[in-house]
Amino acid sequence: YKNPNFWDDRNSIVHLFEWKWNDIADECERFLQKKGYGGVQVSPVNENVIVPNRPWWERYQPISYKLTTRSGNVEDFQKMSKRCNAVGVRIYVDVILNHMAAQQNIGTAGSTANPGSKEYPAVPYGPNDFHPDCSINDYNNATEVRDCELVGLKDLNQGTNYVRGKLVEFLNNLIDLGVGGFRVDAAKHMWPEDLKVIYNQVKNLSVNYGFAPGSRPYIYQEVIDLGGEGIKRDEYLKLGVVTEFKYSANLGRVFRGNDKLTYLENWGPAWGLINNSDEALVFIDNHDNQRGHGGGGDMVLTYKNSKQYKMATAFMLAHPYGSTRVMSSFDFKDSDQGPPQDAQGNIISAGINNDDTCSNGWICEHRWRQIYNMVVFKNAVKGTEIENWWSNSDQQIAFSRGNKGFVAFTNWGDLNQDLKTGLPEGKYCDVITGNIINAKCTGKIIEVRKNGWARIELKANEEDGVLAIHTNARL
Ligand code: AAO
Repeated sequence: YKNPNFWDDRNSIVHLFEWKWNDIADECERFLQKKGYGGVQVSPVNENVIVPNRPWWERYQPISYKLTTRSGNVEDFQKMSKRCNAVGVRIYVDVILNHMAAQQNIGTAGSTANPGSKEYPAVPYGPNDFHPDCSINDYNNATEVRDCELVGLKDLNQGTNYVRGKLVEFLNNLIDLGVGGFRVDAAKHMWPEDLKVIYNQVKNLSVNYGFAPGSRPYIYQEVIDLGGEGIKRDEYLKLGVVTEFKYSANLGRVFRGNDKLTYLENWGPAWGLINNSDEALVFIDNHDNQRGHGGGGDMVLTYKNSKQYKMATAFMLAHPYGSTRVMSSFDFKDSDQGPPQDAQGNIISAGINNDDTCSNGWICEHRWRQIYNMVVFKNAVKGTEIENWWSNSDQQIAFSRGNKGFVAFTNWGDLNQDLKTGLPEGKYCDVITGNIINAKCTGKIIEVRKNGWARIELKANEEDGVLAIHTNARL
């Protein structure tokens, strides 16, 4: 469950939060494959209750496992899955196994339910399939966290064969539709032994979508463990990958300037992160903590602090630790606001500008040059380690990835230094400030001398506080 099943020359999952299936299919073909993205995390695919004003979080209130939502129906989903897999981009579904809807209304596939009496006839689930009423107040009490209701959501009892069977059927249906794995929502709120039984009953990935025979789904579990609570991420590491919230919280604090960049020299387990890098799903922000939900606190960086956000993301993609996830957002003013939508509540697609960025209220961080070029960088430096670490003992650092790539950062003051890049002699295009177009670099050019040293300049007042060169962007 710990292999994302990426194609060889790919890395990173991009979360296309609230995108429609048809648009994701287009995005796989026209953009993601070309920049080397490995997969897409899609918003929940199963029917959810319609909440007035259509907040984004209505999708976390399931009322059946019918695959119709504002993102599209099952045919749209299958077409997307075919088209994305065909160009080497995997699909990972955000699955809600913990609970059913709390609010009462019709669902996105037209089903009805009665959360008050715990009846969801379109599954069907009845009162016996749920834990008794109680609410989660004490995160130090593991039993309460797992057997009571998270923000009032009706808490399924995964201890019964019937509920397990329904959840396995749902997951297997998605595997038949070509998915590469799952983000398990609220995994912390379910017993690890129950999840283990469920995961083991799920079938192998579909060979019809290009997965090698015997491939298991990639499973990354949402477990918020910032320390000091009754439930530990280690309980879930036995089962699959775990979302590392300390990564988001700590890196946000550092790049906000509340800690020194020089301390990042031992970034990894020494900072309390999961020991085995492959078992950590890492990210700068997610769809919750970018708007003050979930865990991570107020140090989390988002697109709203773009300079620091791009630096933190570049660091994440330049550093070998973790399986990386890039967030792709829609612009929001208040934390409930749903995606761009018309008067009927249909999601409005992202428009694509000439410079690759998005319009219509979509931020599309994954299309920012400073971000997608670091996904390209990560593929270029595959198999190398950190070398040539340098810092000014304060807010400036630089390092190479073997002899394939080199990055430098300043979070305070001008950087103007002769540094060892580890790269072969030549002229390189800084992929943060530009691209190579018609054999010419549209950004800064860095000259690496015979011995691998180069003059590195990065001024405090530049648009970006990072510089990156690699051997696949040599002039
Ligand atoms: C909505 C309404 C509610 C209403 C409910 C039912 O907003 O008012 O009661 O419907 O009608 C999303 C939204 C919710 C929304 C829900 C359903 O975020 O607002 O509720 O859909 O529509 C916990 C869970 C974690 C969860 C997170 C939001 O552990 O699993 O809360 N994330 C997932 C999804 C999320 C989704 C759901 C789960 C539900 O990603 O989008 O909810 O499907 C501590 C604990 C964490 C806990 C937080 C909650 O965190 O450790 O486990 O997360 O508290 O606040 C510091 C601490 C940190 C602490 C944090 C917050 O950072 O270090 O440990 O503060 O205090």
